[in-house]
Amino acid sequence: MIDNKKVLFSGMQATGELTLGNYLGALKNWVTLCDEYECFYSVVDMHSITVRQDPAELRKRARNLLTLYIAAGLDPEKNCLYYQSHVSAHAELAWILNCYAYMGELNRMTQFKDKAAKHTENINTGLYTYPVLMAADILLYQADVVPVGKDQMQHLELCRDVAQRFNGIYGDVFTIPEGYLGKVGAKIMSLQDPERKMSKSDENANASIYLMDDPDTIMRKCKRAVTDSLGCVSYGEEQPGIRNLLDIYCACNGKSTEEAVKEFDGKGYGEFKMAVGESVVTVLKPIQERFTQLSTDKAYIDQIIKNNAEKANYYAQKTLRKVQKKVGFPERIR
Ligand code: ATP
Ligand code: LTN
Repeated sequence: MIDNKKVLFSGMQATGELTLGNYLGALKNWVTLCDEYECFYSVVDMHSITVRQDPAELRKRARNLLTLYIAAGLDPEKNCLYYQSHVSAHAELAWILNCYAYMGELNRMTQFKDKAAKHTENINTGLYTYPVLMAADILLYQADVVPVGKDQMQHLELCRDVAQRFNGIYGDVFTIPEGYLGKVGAKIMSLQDPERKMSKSDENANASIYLMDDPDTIMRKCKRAVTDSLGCVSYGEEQPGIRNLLDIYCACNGKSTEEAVKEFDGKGYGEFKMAVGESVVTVLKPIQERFTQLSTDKAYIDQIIKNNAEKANYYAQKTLRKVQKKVGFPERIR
């Protein structure tokens, strides 16, 4: 608890351009949570280097991501928005937790298997222990809740297991975090293959809508979205493409699935896709405008980066000191 509020932690990698899936599945929900929780949202640049990055590009993307957090509506006075690499306690706690996580556990992680298959030339140990660093992120702030998409639930489970194991040995050191799945937009699928999730690392640019896509591009991608030959707008298992577009439409304008299905009753896919595209444009336009405006204000963003790193460091150090003491590291002489 911080100031009588439960603590919330989440993060995003600065790899690739953010997609509509990242926004509807994560960012949009984050914005609504700051009144209820003390929130920490990290740009997890240390996780990013588990896959080879171009240094200048990574730096630029990390800054853009932090700026996008603000543009999407996260108030930097109320939410702690910071770079993971500015708080060295993440690495220090990750090392300690590495000694409490089992290889058998890490061997089961499906994200590792997927990424190892994708990057056969660079299956590094950081990729393997990625979930342990993620556990450190969460546990450092004694987070009660962690909003993540379904794809991250396995990592969160591991975090809970490691924390419980540690607490079992040393007493109540860590708060055991709970996952928090948003109601709508939990899984936005690819526009080109609705059986796969929309992902920022998809090679097919038509598969994802990017947060910075201009209105024409958004409309074009929606028009080209893969559907089916049934010709009716309904929310059924056999129509994954239409179902995904309905999810997007509803997540953008707050309508219920039933309302949306009724609205397009008897209408063609062409008209429906136009409406989906327009609802996306309406949601993204103010975010894009704010992003452009914020990007010109270097001093303002720098100030946020500095202040929030200090705040994050303060809380992270508190937990780290406690853990170091528990495992038997000698006290510092002041
Ligand atoms: P990558 O393709 O590089 O693995 P990604 O697009 O899957 O990236 P992440 O950085 O892994 O995105 O995820 C950031 C956040 O966005 C996470 O909370 C994740 O659950 C959520 N998220 C990612 N893709 C989707 C999606 N298609 N639908 C809903 N939420 C998503
Ligand atoms: N692995 C997550 C990003 C991430 C994260 C975290 C999410 C790193 N650390 C801590 C929640 C809590 C991802 O790829 N989406």
